[in-house]
Amino acid sequence: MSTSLGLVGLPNAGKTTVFNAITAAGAPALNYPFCTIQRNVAVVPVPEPRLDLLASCLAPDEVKPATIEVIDIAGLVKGAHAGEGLGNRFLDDIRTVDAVLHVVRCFRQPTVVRAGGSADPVADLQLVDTELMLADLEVVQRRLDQHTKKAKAMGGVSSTVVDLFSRIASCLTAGRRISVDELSDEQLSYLEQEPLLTTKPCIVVANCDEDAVDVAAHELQALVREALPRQVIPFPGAVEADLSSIDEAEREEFYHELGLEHSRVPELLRAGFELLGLITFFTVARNKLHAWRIRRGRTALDAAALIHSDIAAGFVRADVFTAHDLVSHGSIGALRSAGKLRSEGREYEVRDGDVLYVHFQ
Ligand SMILES: Nc1nc2c(ncn2[C@@H]2O[C@H](COP(=O)(O)OP(=O)(O)OP(=O)(O)O)[C@@H](O)[C@H]2O)c(=O)[nH]1
Ligand SMILES: [Mg+2]
Repeated sequence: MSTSLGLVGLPNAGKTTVFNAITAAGAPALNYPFCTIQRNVAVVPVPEPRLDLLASCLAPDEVKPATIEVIDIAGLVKGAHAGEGLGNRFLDDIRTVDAVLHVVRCFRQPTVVRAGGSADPVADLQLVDTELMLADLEVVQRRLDQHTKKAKAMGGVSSTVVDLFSRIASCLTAGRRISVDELSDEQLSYLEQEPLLTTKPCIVVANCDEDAVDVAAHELQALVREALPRQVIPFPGAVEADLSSIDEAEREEFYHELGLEHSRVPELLRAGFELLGLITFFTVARNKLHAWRIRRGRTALDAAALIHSDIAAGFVRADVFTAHDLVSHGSIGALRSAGKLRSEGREYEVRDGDVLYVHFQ
């Protein structure tokens, strides 16, 4: 299942700083380009306020949050698609992630070297984007050749795949990413199996100064919307990284002192989680409360398979209620009396916020 987010961007854009803010891993984030060469990897819990609410109703012995993987990748420079700055290796690291958080430098600090970038965040964004598109164009042309030859050998029937790669090649040649709206369901599921760099879901992280969170949000959002339609999340990386090592109870006070309302880390992780097309469901069994991640559109049987293969193999039915209903009724007994507990079969489509108890034999 898709679960990894990759931090991508120019050298010194603040990728490792954002990684440290999210993970509190304390990876080296220093003022020189290519400080990161080997990627940094961490698994982090996804912030989920409903889990705390459920825990207060159910008083479980154990609470386990859902997790996602965050990967900090080395910086890309101009010419990366042709191998510049170890580009090929770093592009391969991007190929392994499921979705991209594109970190763009919006902080001022003049002492931080601008490695290949300008003082213009949109130009920086486009530079990296162009490298990803050029790298994809090479792959797409190669695949197009292979599939065209195959189609010819099979009597000249143009396949869906040939059509897919021709469309992508013409988009990339025109300097734009293909949009999902331009592709058939069959082509989309092919791309899901073999994604390209530019077909991975992507959001922009505007790494900004703490006194410019709103400015960065508005300015970059407006500019990006014109250049490439993409969600922009303003994120004061340096401050968030510094505060990540401070005890949670004391952290709030520091945020207030800095004029920030709260940490932006949960918002960034939630956005990443949604970018991956994931939703959350919960299970309560043997007094353990567990949050799980699953792809939108999956069934109760898929959910059972995540919990344990034996549970899926012996699936009988699932008792289902929503976290929201449990919190408003206060207990499972009250929920049952109110008729809010349903019995569902294996084909039931799991919804975000469902609580499942799977009966199996
Ligand atoms: N003032 C300020 N400095 C930052 C911010 N983010 C990063 N820096 C500084 O910029 C320098 C580079 O940060 P890194 O996080 O190492 O950047 P990177 O994108 O991981 O760089 P490479 O690994 O070289 O590709 C460090 O000196 C950071 O302290 C920020 O939000 N504000
Ligand atoms: Mg780094």
